[in-house]
Amino acid sequence: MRSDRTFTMIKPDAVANGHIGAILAKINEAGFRIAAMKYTKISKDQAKKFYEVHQERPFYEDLTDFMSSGAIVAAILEKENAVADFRKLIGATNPAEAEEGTIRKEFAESMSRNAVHGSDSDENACIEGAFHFSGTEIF
Ligand code: DGI
Repeated sequence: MRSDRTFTMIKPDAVANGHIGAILAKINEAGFRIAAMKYTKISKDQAKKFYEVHQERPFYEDLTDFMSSGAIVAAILEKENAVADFRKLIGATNPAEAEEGTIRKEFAESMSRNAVHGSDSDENACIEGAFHFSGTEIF
């Protein structure tokens, strides 16, 4: 994926709590263009693959159970400096440490139910985007 794109998921907690619209509004207001988007659900096996890098961590089972527990919104977002700017917009992993105005500060319930995912590098944005979207689904 190009370096002006990042990948996000609105996680099952935020979807279940009715925050899809408000989160997408914040994403638009921050200047991101939606290049691809789908309302979907991932299986436990897909969640395990997606978070493979955390497989030795104690929270891996809970994390993958949670991420496969309900519907999500997956999207590819476009903006100059997309990966870094989006990480800034979502805020710290732990919402207790997230800055005012960030998506996690406003919508996350806890460290493990933290409302949104944002890729942490151009390389991962590319891998994660390809996990959910084929070339013909990206505009
Ligand atoms: O890129 P992030 O989502 O901010 O954070 P990450 O890639 O380090 O971790 C992926 C997800 O795993 C994170 O959004 C929530 C969960 N996680 C990370 N560290 C912990 C954690 N969950 C729990 N319960 N405890 C942790 O220390």
